[in-house]
Amino acid sequence: MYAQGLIGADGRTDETPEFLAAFKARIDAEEKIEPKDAMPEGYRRTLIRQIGQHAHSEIVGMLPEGNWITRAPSLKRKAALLAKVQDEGGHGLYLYAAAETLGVSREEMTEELLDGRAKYSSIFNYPTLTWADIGTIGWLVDGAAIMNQIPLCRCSFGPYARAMIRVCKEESFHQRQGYEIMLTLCRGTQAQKDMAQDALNRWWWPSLMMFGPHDADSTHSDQSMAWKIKRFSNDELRQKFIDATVPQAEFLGLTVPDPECKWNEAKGGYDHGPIDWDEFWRVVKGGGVMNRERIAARKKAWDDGAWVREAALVHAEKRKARKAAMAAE
Ligand code: BYC
Repeated sequence: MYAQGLIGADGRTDETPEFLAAFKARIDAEEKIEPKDAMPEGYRRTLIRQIGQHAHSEIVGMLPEGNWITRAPSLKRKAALLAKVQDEGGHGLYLYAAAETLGVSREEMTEELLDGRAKYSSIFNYPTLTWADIGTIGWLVDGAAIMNQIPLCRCSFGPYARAMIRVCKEESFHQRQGYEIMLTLCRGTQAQKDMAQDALNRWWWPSLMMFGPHDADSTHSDQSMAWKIKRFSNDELRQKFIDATVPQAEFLGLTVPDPECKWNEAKGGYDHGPIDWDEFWRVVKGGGVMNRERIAARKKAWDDGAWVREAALVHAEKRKARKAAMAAE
């Protein structure tokens, strides 16, 4: 079906210069590409990779916060955290569904996650040690996610763009609940403020790494931006995030753990110190504190759910057979 990269994703259309030019013209005209449209195989594969990894991140991202549901400090906090973690599960489901429209099954995507072929966001390989980590995740991790995902609402692939609209609305609630936890801690006792500062110290750099490698080391950015899957580069989004977040830390009375973080009047943004990319790649490649535990938890959930998937399939088959029998009567 796919001969030497010359046949498009529908398996019929040759990737001739005319076809590629017509596809690019649609992208340039801001038309949405829909699942049944002819598209280059590379475009399809890029979307499956990114949407699949995004879905995995949402699902794996439930684990660090789920760890605190039973220990939330009040009923109000517990209700909000439960709702947030459930929202993340919902985001994973919309995203898996969006990827499935490109001809990949959820089983295949899950297998790729479990055997290490598919990535998920590096941020979820850090442990949640205190309640302040839950505030910091909402504030920084969901804040970074919003910065990255608002432009994805304008992604050229229709199902991904549409899924992102609702996801971003929910992430905005998550960010606010996190910031409000931080505000409460920072207006509390010295011990609470110290806990908030400690969480910021541990989560600041990993949050900056969420945006991906420097532009010079980003393998996919140029092509993804040409296809209008990505609208901004990794460094551009990281800078926007820093510029929005440093004043929020100042309002809390906290200090970001970067002595080189200073306002630069000439560029109209904050300068920042070097990011430890060795740490980033070590964590991405499986060497973070929580990588093994995260994948083990996903594997257990997948294995434990096998009987549900099998039962649902048998039930669907029975219904189909019953319907066929009734139609034949
Ligand atoms: N972690 O060429 P690049 C959430 C990989 S969940 C791990 O720049 P691209 C939330 C990258 O995949 C939010 N790997 O890639 C949930 C590539 O490797 P492969 C998650 C990373 O795709 C629960 C290689 O590095 N958000 O918000 O152009 C609770 C080279 O990178 C990372 C999304 O998934 C990373 N941080 O750009 C709370 C957003 N960064 O695939 C919150 C959608 C890079 O060639 N994704 N890599 O093996 C994107 O926008 C883009 O995929 C990225 C990377 C900006 C992340």
